[in-house]
Amino acid sequence: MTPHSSPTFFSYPADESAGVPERSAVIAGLMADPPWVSPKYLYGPLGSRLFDAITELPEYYPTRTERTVLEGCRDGIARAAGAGPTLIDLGAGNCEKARSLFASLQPRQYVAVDMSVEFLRHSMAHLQRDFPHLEMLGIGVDFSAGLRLPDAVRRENRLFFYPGSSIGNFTPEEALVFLAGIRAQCPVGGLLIGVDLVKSESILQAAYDDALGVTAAFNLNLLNNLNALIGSDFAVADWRHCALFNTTLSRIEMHLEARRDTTVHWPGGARRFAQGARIHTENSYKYALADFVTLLRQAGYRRVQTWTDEKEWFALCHAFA
Ligand code: AVI
Repeated sequence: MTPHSSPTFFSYPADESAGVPERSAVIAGLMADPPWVSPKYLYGPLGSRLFDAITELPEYYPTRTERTVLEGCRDGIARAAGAGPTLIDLGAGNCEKARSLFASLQPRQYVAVDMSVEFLRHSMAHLQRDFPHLEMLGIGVDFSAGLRLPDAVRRENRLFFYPGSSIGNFTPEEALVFLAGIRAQCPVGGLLIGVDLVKSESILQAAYDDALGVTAAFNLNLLNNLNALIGSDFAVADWRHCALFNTTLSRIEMHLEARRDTTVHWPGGARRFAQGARIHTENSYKYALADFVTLLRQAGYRRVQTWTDEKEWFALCHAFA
């Protein structure tokens, strides 16, 4: 087998086919009532690192709980996935979760997809050095509005991997469309997906408002990303992080709250925010497991196998296409 010296990379610019350029869409969100910004702007060179730091926090249970569940069901997943799958890692980030599956899955090809291309390049360079015989492709794309894969991605036995409960950052309606879209891309194969489950409010609250303030920095850094993107003059010091659990909708909401009356300008516009006004920056839905399995079945998956930790805080689901 010929060793691979580096992964092959594909990069797609933000999709503006709907006719609304990214900058105008962001400004429209800021001008809306209530104002909102897509959570994708939490990420970037610093945001991705802050998110990595969040996953190490004692309060942020999802990552380590998912890791425990994954350790316990690796062999079961390998049996379900079959021989030599094409492992397609959605939102790969530092690629560590997928790396932990290589030994049991023995994938024929590893495809890492992430919006933060430079971060992905860096992560995959390390990975390729450690697994020189595994063919790797890196795809830099925002797949939240749909995924297109280049022809270089093997069609045989695709196993989509969407860990971390990122599905919780979509509304249930958007999640259904997204899951059905993935289903359409794997005529043979399936989806291995992590989902965060409903639990006590105090645990949820602490996970999104940690004592060190890392999640606060992650949320506030979105303002720096907006300044770079639309040329606005948000002053981080004028805003505070706010996280709350909306029990009716079963979701954590993150907001940025104005500490004082402030006016934010950008080329061609401005908006005044009164003290206490909030910009909604993220939702993180928490599911009852049975409801999530129903969602997968509605999205067209035939059979679903599930694993959870002993406290039933987090679940991994293998859904057969
Ligand atoms: C990426 N996503 C699943 C995280 C979550 O828990 O919703 C993002 C996050 N936001 C604040 N902390 C972590």
